[in-house]
Amino acid sequence: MTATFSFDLKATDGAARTGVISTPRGNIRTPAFMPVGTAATVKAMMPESVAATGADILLGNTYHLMLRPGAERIERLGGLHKFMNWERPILTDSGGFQVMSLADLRKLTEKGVTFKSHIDGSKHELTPERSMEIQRQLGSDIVMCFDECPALPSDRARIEDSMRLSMRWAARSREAFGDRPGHALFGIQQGGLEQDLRQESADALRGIGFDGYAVGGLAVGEGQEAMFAVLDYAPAQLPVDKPRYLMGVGKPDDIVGAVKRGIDMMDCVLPSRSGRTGQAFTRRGVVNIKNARHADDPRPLDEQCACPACSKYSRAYLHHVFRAGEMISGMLLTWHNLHYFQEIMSGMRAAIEEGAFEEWERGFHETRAKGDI
Ligand code: PRF
Ligand code: ZN
Repeated sequence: MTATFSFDLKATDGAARTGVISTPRGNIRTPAFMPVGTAATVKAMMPESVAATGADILLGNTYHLMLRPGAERIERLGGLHKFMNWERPILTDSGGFQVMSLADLRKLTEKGVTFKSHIDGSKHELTPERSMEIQRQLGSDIVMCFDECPALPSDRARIEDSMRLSMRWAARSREAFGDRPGHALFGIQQGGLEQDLRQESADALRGIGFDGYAVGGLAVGEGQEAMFAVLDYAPAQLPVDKPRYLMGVGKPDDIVGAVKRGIDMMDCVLPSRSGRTGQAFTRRGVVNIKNARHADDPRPLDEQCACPACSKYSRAYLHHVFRAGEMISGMLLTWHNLHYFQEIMSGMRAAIEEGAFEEWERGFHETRAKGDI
């Protein structure tokens, strides 16, 4: 355990990197996948089970927690880690992105954004300063800058104005965050699909100086090809010696393609959300457990998976409990999906360390191409 936040790069293979982020709450092995714990829980999972899947860090949300149960309440109760019984690192998103996708009656100004809660219609304001305060009250280990993320496609003028606003908010976030040893503040690059705007954004963030850098504004409707085209240059625009975090990504092949291009951290609701809707991600591709073909199948979801869903239950059972609407369905499939995503990450970490990322990637795609058994 160290009292400070640091990032040590252990090995690179092409643009892919592996390393360790050290925090006072423990180490984060990179490339890292962060399960999403929006409402102070990774839905359908006990925290110790999330840890057992191999997760070193969770993502929490400013927007949801400020509305319910409230940041002041969580602070009074000893902070988010204690509140949700997760002692390892937590990264919190800053709220702006969620306001834009979830809240009602949003109004954006230079100062910040006002909106109505999607839960009870109450009126709230988020600014860079208030977002930094809430993330401090939560006790977040990795705090994200307050930014704005336009949906794609948007015209260049809108992307440019929005990116520049986000950079002014990044400077205000840095100022409001102050100096908090052991806690990190990450900047967020914006700029849509425009290389020069991404460069301008990266330069602005580097000028301010952050403990890590996120690539924001992707996976918002542009498609994988366009996202990869940006990831062909965006990571290299950011400092080589700091973690790079791709926000809100993605499917297994998105994650592999992002790591190949130099991304160190990612988060996505996909493994947990899909687990609750009967979708399992496996080495051989997506399996819809509600499909009638599983009703009599005594075999596991994936015979090579060591998770509880695969080692103790049949496809027939998983199919039955999903169809019956039993809670264990979401629990088992979420566990499996999170386990599989973490297995992808540990496989990539080992391959990068051995200089065998390309070979690993080929195997990943070949196994998927065979399809479900
Ligand atoms: N900004 C923030 N959170 C985010 C994004 C962003 O651009 C994205 C984009 N995929 C997901 N979550 N603050
Ligand atoms: Zn499994």
